Amino acid sequence: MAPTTTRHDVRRITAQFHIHGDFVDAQPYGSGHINDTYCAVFDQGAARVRYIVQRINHNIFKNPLGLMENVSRICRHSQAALRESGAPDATRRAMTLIPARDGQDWLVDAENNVWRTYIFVEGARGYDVIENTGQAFQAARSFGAFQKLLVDLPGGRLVETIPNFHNTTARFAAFQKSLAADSRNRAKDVKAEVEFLLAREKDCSLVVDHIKAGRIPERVTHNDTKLNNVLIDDKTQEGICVIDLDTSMPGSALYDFGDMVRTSTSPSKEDETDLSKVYLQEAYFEALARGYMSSAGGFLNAYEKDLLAFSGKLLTMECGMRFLTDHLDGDAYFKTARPNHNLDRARNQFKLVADIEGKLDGLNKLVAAL
Ligand code: ADP
Ligand code: GN1
Ligand code: MG
Repeated sequence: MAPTTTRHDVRRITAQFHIHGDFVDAQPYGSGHINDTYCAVFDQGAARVRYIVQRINHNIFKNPLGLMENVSRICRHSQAALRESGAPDATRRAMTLIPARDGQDWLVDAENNVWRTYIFVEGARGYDVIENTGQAFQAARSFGAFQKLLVDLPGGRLVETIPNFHNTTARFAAFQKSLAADSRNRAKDVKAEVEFLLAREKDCSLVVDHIKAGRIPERVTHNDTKLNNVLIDDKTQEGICVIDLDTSMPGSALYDFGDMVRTSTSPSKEDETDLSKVYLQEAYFEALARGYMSSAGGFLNAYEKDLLAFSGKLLTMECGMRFLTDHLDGDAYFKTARPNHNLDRARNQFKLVADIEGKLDGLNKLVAAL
C-alpha cells in the first residue's frame, strides 16, 4: 500500500521559510492522492494566519526542482497578470509561493525532500463531489481561463514533470506490462475489468495520434483538472483559484476538459462502491461545456471542439486504467486508505465510462449546439 500521509516536523520546515510570527500548529490537510499537504497556523499578533506547506512526492515527480521552476514561473506570471488587470484580492485568485530564507521559492531539507509554502486561500474550498451545476460551470470557466493565461507564458517550454502523463497509448502499454507481470497475483480477480479495457484499446490512441499528426496542438495545460483542484469562493460561489500546479506542462486542452467530465458529472466520489450511484448527469456536462467555452472557446480548433465529449470518456478510462494498473502493481502510486481501494476506484471509473459511451451521441449534439 502506498504510504498514507506521514508526519513531518513541519515546525522545523516552516522555520526556514519567510513566515512572520510564531508557529502554532500544523495538521495534515486535504484529500489529494500524491503530495504530503499540511495546513500550518502562525500567530501574527493581530491574527492567526494559515499556510499550505507541502512535501513534493519525489517518487512520482522525479525532477522536483524542475517542477518547482514550472510552478514558480506560473505563479509569478499569474500574479503579474492579475496586478495588470487591477483585479482585487490577487493572492486569493492565483497561488502565491512564500520564499524560503535562502531566497528560493522552495526548500530542500536534510533528507532531500523538496518543500514549498503557499499563502492559504481563505474563504474558499475544493469539492470532492459536486453539488450543483453552477460549480461545474465555474470550475470549467476557471480551468479554461488558466489555459488562456498561460498562452503567453514567457521563458520557453515548461519541464514535463511526468513524461507521457496523458499519453493513453503509453498508459495502455504500461497496463499490459503490469498485467503480464502480475506481481501480486491479482490478475485472476480482475478478469472483467481487464476485458473491459482490452475491448477499448483503439480508443486509447485516438487523441495521441491527432497530436502526433499536428491536428491537435500542444498547449500549456493543467493536466489534473479534478474538481477539487479549483477552489470555489464560499460566499460568491465563483471559481476563484486553480491549485495543484504540479502537472501544469505541455499537454492538450482535451486532457483538461476530459478530466473535468470525469470528476464533475457524476453524483458520487471516485471511490464510491455502489455503482448505481455512478453515472454522467447531462446537465452537469452541459454546464461544464458552457463554462469551458466561455473562457477557452476563442482558441480551440475544430478537432478539439469535436472531441470534447469523447475526451470525457477517454480521461475517465485512462484514470480507471491507472487505478487498475496500480492495483495490479500492489498500490505503489496512489495513496490508499483500505484494501482494494484502487480496484474500487477502477470499477467506479469503468462504470462511468460505460455510461458516457451510451450517452456520447447526445453529448456531441449538445457541444455542437453551443
Ligand atoms: P495533491 O497533489 O496531493 O492533490 P494539492 O496541491 O491538490 O495536493 O493539495 C491538497 C489539498 O490542499 C487541496 O485539495 C486543497 O484542499 C488544499 N490546498 C492546496 N493548496 C491550497 C491553498 N493555497 N489554499 C487553500 N487550500 C489549499
Ligand atoms: C491524482 O494529486 P491529485 O489527487 O489531485 C493524480 C491525477 C489523478 C487523480 C485521481 C500527479 O491527483 O492524475 O487523475 O489523482 N495526480 C498525479 O484522483 O498522478
Ligand atoms: Mg489535488
